[in-house]
Amino acid sequence: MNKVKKVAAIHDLSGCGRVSLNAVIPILSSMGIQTYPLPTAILSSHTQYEEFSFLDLTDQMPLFMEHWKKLGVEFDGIYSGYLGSPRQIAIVEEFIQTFRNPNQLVVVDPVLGDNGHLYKALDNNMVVEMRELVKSADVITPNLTEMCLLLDKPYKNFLSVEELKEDLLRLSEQGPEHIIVTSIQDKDDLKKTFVVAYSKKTNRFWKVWTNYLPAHYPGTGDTFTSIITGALLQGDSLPIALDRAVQFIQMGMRATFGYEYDSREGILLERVLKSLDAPVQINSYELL
Ligand code: PXL
Repeated sequence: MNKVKKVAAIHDLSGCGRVSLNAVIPILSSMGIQTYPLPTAILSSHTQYEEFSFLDLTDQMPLFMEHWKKLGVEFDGIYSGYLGSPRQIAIVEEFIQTFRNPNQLVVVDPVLGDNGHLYKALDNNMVVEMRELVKSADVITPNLTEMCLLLDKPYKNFLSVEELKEDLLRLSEQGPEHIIVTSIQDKDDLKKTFVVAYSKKTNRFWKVWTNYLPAHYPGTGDTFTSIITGALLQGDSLPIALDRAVQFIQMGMRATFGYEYDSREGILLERVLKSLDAPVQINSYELL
């Protein structure tokens, strides 16, 4: 048994901006979990800057896997995020098959797009492959755009509760135990967004509200899913994990929003990281 839980984190490392491994490692460490980074690429910054250097590490990934296999490493969690090519998705699938064990949490954040659009570096082949990868996961955390891409349905800003429930169920039929969909706007109150989730074992739907701030901070998706991963590995229930992740993002955004600041750097993570040690402040989750 691992003295400290171990998570293989399959993400890129971007120097500038708090995204991917730059968010995953500090968050999981703060939650008492060890990270084994499997870097997919090294960039000078994330791709929302106009220019950046980029070193692809696809060929290194099987070598990391071989070495860890030889060492006999056992992972309590496997967590993948932004992937750059169908080949990288295939490597992640192989990684999961190789290191899978029954008491493990496999989290796939199917990073594909936002606001109804695919990210500019990705194409439809990635969507097709991602639909396969999510079948191997226990937890998936698409935003609304990614949920529509995974289900091959046209993007809509607003969905009724019935439609959302149906979509969550369809995703869960593909395999994952927990489905979490983020970045959903409330048609009746544009100052609010919410997160919904479905848990197969309990057959329950959950919803957590968050106040909308007119700012975009790259990396909040990675921060959100890192906290979900850490919380579930600490033994939290799904709705408590949702509460912790939503509250942390809100706190991080509020700590950042008051400053004149280059938002491309992401939320001021270091200012709020210690709050991950504190118990959940307010239970705001609702049954849907
Ligand atoms: O998930 C955010 C992210 C991760 N990695 C890279 C990115 C971004 C967002 O822009 O560019 C390289």
